[in-house]
Amino acid sequence: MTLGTDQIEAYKRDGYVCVPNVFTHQETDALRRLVYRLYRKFRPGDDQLARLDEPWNDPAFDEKMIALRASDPKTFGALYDCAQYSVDVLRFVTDPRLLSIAADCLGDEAENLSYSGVMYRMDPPGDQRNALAWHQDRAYYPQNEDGNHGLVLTVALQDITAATGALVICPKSHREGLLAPVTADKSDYETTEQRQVPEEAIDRYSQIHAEMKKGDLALMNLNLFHRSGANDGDRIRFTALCRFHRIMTDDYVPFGLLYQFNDFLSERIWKTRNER
Ligand SMILES: O=C(O)CCC(=O)C(=O)O
Repeated sequence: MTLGTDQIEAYKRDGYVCVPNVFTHQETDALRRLVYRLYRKFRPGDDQLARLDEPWNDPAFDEKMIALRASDPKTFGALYDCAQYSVDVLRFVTDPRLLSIAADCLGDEAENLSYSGVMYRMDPPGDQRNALAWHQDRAYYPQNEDGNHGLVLTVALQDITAATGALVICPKSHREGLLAPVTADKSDYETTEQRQVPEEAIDRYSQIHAEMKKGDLALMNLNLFHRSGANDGDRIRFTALCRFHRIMTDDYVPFGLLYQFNDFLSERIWKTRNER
């Protein structure tokens, strides 16, 4: 799958482009099903939805996940972390169609790209703990000195409207280059670190909501100003994200985070071992 010249021009001009219908519902549902399988791993006794054909798509499953997050955030966090490292997610965000589209936007070949920041986001209604304030992804991902040499993509795993948390974007703001971020401390493992774009810079741009249908893809220049939308709906917003960086440019530096593990699960395993 390749982009038309008008889509590539839109990406260059506005710093982002939305590409409809990249994935079929069957493909996006495979990631939704992963969450249901993990839920059953952590709540094996709860088989109330097992009779349904597609429990992962049912509003009742969202209710269960929302209840889990509220009543047992550590188990929700463990489920969330397991999803992040699933091969299903990695395969999904490095699908040849995505690579080809990302390469078109970056003016390079797919085999010249590296990936980072693979994420499977689950944003429950009214929950802002992992919402990102105005930022540029380049402030988090320094692989290329020039933010124009990388991009972040997000795939909608259900329809996303302004009311259910569509990303808010400042078109053309990528032309500013990387601005010095205003940082806010990460208060704990379950919240997201903020590296914010200064407010006066945001005021120079208009803002739009990048609404998407299930299976649509949005790509953003790493310098583009954007933030999480507020999910005021009643279902979880599921999205799959990844970053791509150009390897063959002179400004590329391989970069990875220090290893991170879910200490709740690891302590639980050690405790069970010691009790034996
Ligand atoms: O999906 C979201 O709410 C924010 C994602 C985002 O802005 C990012 O990961 O850079």
